[in-house]
Amino acid sequence: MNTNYYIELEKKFGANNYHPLDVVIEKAEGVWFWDVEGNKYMDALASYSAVNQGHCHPKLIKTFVEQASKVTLTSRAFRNKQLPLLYKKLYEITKMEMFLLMNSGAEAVETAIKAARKWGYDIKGVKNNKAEIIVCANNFHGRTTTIISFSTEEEYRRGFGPFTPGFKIIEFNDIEQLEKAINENTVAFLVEPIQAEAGVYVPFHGYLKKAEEICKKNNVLFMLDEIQTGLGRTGKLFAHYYEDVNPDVIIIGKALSGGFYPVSAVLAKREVLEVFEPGTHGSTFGGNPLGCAVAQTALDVLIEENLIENSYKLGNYFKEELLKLHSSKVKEIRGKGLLIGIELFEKARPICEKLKNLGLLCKDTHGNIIRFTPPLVISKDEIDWALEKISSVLKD
Ligand code: IF1
Repeated sequence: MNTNYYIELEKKFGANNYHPLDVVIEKAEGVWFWDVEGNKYMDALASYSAVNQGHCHPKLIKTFVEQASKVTLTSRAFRNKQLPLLYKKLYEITKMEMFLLMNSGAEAVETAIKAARKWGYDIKGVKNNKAEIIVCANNFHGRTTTIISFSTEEEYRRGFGPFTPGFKIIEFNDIEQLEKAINENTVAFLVEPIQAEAGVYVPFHGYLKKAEEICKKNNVLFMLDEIQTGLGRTGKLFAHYYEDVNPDVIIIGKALSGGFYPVSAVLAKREVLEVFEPGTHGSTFGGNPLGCAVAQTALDVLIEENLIENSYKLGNYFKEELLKLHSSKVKEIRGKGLLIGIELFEKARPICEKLKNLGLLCKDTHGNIIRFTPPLVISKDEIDWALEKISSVLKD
């Protein structure tokens, strides 16, 4: 069957909640896709940074198949072997003290919100139901009703009210506003170290450090959403490693499973996650042996194959080469490592369509920004191949 057959099926039966490029992918390996007609494309999105290890990584396939043949799900009513092994690895790699495994990124963000509120009531002494969490305008933390309650993107909110109270919105990258927003009911500041979906906005160097100092001074939890920026994407294990900070909570997901299985986690200081007692929180699949086995291998691959260093080196190379284009179409090139945003003076979608016809699949965001976030296994030759395509559509 050809591409249109699958597109028509999708149009007939599927909820219309995305506007995908008209390419129907059948196979993937490394940074490459093949569509149902055998055409080859480079994946410059990596499923929003969930496939940092590259598509169908052989080590992840091996772990996935082996574990799937043993046990995939036990529920948390009983214990399983892979969850504590993942805890051990997460501790060894991140030095955080306690972990709670969930599935989607949004579920991990919701878990962090619940933990912060309960910490506020049980530990900080905030009056019941008065907890406030400070977030930033143009944030993206997921699509659940509570999370979109504090989104500033009308498109993500329209028609989904009423909304969850208890959130205060300040400008990103503004320390004074953070200081002013804190009161005796503030339990946490939740922020992305780089606002990726907003358009890859990197805060001034020292923003995270100052934010952390203000949080500590006011006994407010400093919570970082590293679901997209984490696990090597920005050229460091975590984007916040570019500054000297020690957050109370780090939220991860996406590449924690290398795109094989939804695995997300809240990494925290003991004081925060100790607020959960048996029965106060949970999830059918959270902490399942299949996801936990895959997550261990996904972390091993990141480190053993030096993907974090590769992201740093090739991200900088890519940005330098793009800047050399001096294209009048380009307003700004932003990002760290292989999390790169190319802001244009024109709509980005038509450029993405042209790139698709040249075999390069990119995603636009917020109208005029092209996001370039390929799997971190990308080689210099593959970067050069992508640069050739991008310069051909951006050159004057
Ligand atoms: C979509 C982009 C959107 C995230 C951060 C939490 C989550 C995400 C920083 C929630 C998820 C995905 C969701 C997907 C497209 C993509 C995305 F930012 F990556 F580009 F939407 F904004 N925190 N981001 O980036 O994780 O529940 O999805 O596992 O919703 O269209 P999730």
